[in-house]
Amino acid sequence: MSRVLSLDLFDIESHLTEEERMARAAVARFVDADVLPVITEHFRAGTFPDKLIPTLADLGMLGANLQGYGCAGMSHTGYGICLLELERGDSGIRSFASVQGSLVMYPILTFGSEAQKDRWLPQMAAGKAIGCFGLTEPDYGSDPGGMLTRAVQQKDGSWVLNGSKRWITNGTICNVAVVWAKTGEGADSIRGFLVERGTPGFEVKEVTGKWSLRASYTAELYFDDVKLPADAILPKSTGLKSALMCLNNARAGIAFGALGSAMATFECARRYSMERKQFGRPIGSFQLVQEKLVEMYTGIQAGLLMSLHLMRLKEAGKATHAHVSMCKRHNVAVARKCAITARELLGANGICDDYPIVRHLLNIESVYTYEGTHDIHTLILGRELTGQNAFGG
Ligand code: TGC
Ligand code: FAD
Repeated sequence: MSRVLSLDLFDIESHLTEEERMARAAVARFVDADVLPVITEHFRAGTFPDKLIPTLADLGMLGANLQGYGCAGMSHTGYGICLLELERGDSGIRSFASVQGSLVMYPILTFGSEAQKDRWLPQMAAGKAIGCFGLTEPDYGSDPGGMLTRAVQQKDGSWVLNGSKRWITNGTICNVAVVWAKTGEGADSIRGFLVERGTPGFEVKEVTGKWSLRASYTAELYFDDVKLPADAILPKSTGLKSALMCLNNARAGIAFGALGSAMATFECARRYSMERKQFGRPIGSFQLVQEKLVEMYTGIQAGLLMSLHLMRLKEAGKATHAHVSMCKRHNVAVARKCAITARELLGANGICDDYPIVRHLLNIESVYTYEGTHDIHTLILGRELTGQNAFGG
């Protein structure tokens, strides 16, 4: 069975349970057999490989760490290590799974009614219904508490929704959107709503011109006097905090996932440096090249150890959102550094999509920005360390 990293100095593999190892190996085989052969073509075309959705479902990757309703019930560690494998393929494939599981199924499971859970979760786990998560707006990204989208309750208990969301992963292909809207004044009035595709007044438009995460659909959502039944609200959602809880779950997975991108660029650069000769020697024999490989590898190993610890804390119910922010911030920065260093090490070949480097380099820019930018996570940690809020306001 292949290992987490071909050079696994800290024997990370031994920290996984047999079940986690088997799940990871199955996802790794899927990535090698089904993702890598088609991903460059999809990246060039700007399309998501939706033919892969049934296999992602069979592998248990849709709502992987959720319990019941047809979900795989994996440990958080198992979920994370499988996301790492998906992102070794492409960040777009990992994003698809993160959004479906952590940002759509998780809030339905956590804040939804029994009827909402029965209606959506089994079909979402089976990949037969696709969801998206609408928090960000054109004018409110890092500061979602300022959102303009409004849901106004009518005398008969139904709702009327107005507003728009932007940068919404899976929006183009969604059957249902989890939409966060103010129901009164202030961030405490924010509630989640399930808005079904086809509801009059709900329009979706693909964001075009993206040069990052091209194998992923990203949309704008528009709500123009959308009439929603009384039971469209997620009844247990209470304020911005509920939306942020979904982000915690997703960010922990993304932190693990980003290391898959880092491994892909590291492994490619390491192989290349042993094969490519200049001045009569493999470039990997030069000290400057070795230093670059050592920096990449150390960052990846440190990130893996932090991710493993984070997920075990999560399993013990002890993880805080500061832990999650530190891990997302660290690992995505490592992946971004690995992509740029690998690009340097491949010389001119590093800019060409015959190799996976430039695709990962472009993708990681989105990962660096979404789910809280690098700097927002710096401020979250800064607040934790000093007790001082540097967000402004
Ligand atoms: P703030 O006053 O700090 O917090 C409001 C209440 O929420 C609590 N809280 C959290 N709870 C759970 N998890 C977290 N991560 C939490 N962060 C804060 C907080 O304790 C407070 O509770 P209470 O009881 O005191 O009311 O709120 P703020 O408005 O000052 O904002 C804070 C900030 C900046 C940290 C937050 O808004 C933030 O994280 N901004 C970044 C926005 C973001 O990450 N957006 C992501 C959109 S989704 C996405 O990008 C999907 S990409 C998908 C893919 O393809 O993978
Ligand atoms: P802004 O908030 O405008 O930030 C611009 C810059 O200012 C950043 O560098 C930021 O760090 C900095 N900045 C902001 N505030 C401060 C501060 N107080 N102090 C210091 N610096 C600050 N959102 C969803 O809701 N659902 C999705 O499915 C989703 N998918 C996405 C997919 C992609 C491909 C991308 C690129 C984004 C996606 N997003 C999604 C949106 C994403 O969460 C936002 O882009 C992100 O939260 C940042 O918001 P913004 O782009 O508006 O940047």
